[in-house]
Amino acid sequence: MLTFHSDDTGLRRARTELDGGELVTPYECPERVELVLGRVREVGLGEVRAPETFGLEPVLAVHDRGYVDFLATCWDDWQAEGKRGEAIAWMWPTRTLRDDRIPEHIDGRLGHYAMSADTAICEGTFEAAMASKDIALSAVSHTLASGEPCFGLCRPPGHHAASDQFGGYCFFNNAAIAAQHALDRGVGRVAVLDVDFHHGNGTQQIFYERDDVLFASLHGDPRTCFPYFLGHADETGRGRGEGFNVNYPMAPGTAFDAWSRALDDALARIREAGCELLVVSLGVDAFEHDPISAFKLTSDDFTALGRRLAGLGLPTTFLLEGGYAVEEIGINAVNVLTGFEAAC
Ligand code: OKS
Ligand code: ZN
Repeated sequence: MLTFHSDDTGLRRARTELDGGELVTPYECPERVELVLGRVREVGLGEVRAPETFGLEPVLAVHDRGYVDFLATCWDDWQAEGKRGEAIAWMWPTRTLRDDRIPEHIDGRLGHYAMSADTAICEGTFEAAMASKDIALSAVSHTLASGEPCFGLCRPPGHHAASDQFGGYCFFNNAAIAAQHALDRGVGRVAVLDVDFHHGNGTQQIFYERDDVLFASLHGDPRTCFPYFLGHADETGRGRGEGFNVNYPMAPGTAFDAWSRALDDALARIREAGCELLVVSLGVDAFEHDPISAFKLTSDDFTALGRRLAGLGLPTTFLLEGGYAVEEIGINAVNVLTGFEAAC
């Protein structure tokens, strides 16, 4: 299987993440990509290729222009204020305030465009996000052109990024950008299957009122898991999108037997919907030893996941999302890919 990778994903190396009331070194770090790339080479998965550059047009097909401009200029605007730390949102237009005017001050703009305070914007963040979406676009383009599965070693991840909000370590929604690109190239309906431990709130929001993308997500129940405010089972889509959003919230501690029953249901839904392309939001933080997640999948379970995905028989693009247990992230991500290939 072909892998797309770029060293430019390492241009973002944030120093701070608000976690438990402390500023810690972020879990979402450049070493993640190096570990997965190392494993790709170790097992001889296939060629590793640099992405092409696609510019902003496919980004603007799913993201708001003001949001993209904000991401492009945030770090400079923040520094121009003489701030010493990284750019972290600290006030939001919450339920008792107005959100119909975007403030001018960078603190206010951060509050408008941020979903959460975990994700600091630092030097190189925009450039890394650009590389990440180019990896996703290159990977889906390869799948479309060849029919072959392809792996995009995206970083930063994307599935929490909504049309005009960042957070949960995500800036551009790589999977949504790739899915929309496929539609714009003539694919009739795309399935985005999100197997990351966390609900893909951004992908859900982007496609919630549409029937050309089926979004299915297996994740920790938002009653107790990030992102807390989206991802319930009764979120089924709106308008013509009704029935094209499927959430499988599961309790912390869920292991592969129950998890894979939800998976099989999601796969049946994808089959019934007549999807022509599968984009997998491949987070591997459902792993039993992930430091910030609570499911109990083993490394062998990720191989089994790959096998089951192959059973769909669809052209498939895998895009890396979360996964933080540094040592095993490479093994688990690549297990999905080798499991998939072995079953094709
Ligand atoms: C706060 C941690 C917030 C969790 C972010 C989850 C990121 C992720 N310190 N999304 O898939 O893995
Ligand atoms: Zn995650």
